[in-house]
Amino acid sequence: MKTYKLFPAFVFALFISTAIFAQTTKEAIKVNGECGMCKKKIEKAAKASGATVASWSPDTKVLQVSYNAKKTSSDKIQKAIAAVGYDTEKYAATEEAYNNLDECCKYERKTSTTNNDKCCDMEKCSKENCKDMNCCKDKDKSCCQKSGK
Ligand SMILES: [Cu+2]
Repeated sequence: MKTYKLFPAFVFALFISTAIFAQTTKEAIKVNGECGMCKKKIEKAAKASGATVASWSPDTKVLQVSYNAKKTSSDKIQKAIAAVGYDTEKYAATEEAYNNLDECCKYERKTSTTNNDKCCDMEKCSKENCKDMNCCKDKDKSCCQKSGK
């Protein structure tokens, strides 16, 4: 009997939570950077690409963002951040964008564009380390090549 009484309340709660989730997506994204100037640039890029809330910590290197998933996406935000020179967990900044950063902002790059070379120099390179499946085509290795070639 109690279940019947609670059912409308349950449906209502579900409806409300779905509505809230549809509006705002919260996410924590790893973004490389160094100082307060980086913070400003990272947050500005995130907001310009649709984040309603963007807060990056130089200590944790984590960017807390909120955004409307209908208007933007984690990918879009990360691409915008990479475009101003900061590597995110999914997108790496171009060499050019990185070089344009102020000296104080030049963080130590973990994911560099030389990843592919490193991967091919390894004793046994794994597909996970290869960004570009063709990276080993000029080398005597087949592990990273697309199957069939
Ligand atoms: Cu900086």
